[in-house]
Amino acid sequence: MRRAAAASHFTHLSTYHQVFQENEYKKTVTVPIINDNQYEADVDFYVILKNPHGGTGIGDPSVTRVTIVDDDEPGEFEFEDTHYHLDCKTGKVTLRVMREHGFDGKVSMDYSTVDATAVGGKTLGANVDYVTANGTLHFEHGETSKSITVDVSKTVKEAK
Ligand SMILES: [Ca+2]
Ligand SMILES: [Ca+2]
Repeated sequence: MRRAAAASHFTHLSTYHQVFQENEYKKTVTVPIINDNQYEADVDFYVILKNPHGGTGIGDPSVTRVTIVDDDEPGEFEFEDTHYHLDCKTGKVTLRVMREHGFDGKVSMDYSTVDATAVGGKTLGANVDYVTANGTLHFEHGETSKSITVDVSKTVKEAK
C-alpha cells in the first residue's frame, strides 16, 4: 500500500489539540478527505494520540490507521463491434472504441494493427492493402468513446 500524500488526499492536521471537560469521555477528530475522480490504489495514514495533559496518560491503542478506499472506476476498453466490413470506395475504416464499466479520470490506451490476410505497409501501394496504424487513445474524465481510423486500399483484391 502506498503512503498517502497529504497534499492530494486529505487535509494535513499536524497537531490537533483536544480539551476534555469534566465528565467528558469521548471526542472525535475529523480529517477532511479530498474526493478526486482519478483511479488509484487505496492509500492510508495514521492518527496518533500524544502529549496528554492534566495528569492523564495514553492508553492502548493510541495509534489508529485510516485507509482511504478509492471509489473511482476508470473503466475498460472494448470495440463496439467484433467485426467491421467496409466499402472499398471510402478508402478508410473507422473503428469505435468504447470505455465501459466506469469513466473516472484521465486514462489512455495504445493500439496497433496486426496483419491477417491483408498486408499492411507505411503507405498504400501495389502490395499494400492498408496503412499500418498504431498510437494512443487519450480519454478525458467522463469520455466514453473514441475512434480509430485506418486507411485502406481502394483496389479490390481477391483474398489470398
Ligand atoms: Ca472519487
Ligand atoms: Ca480517486
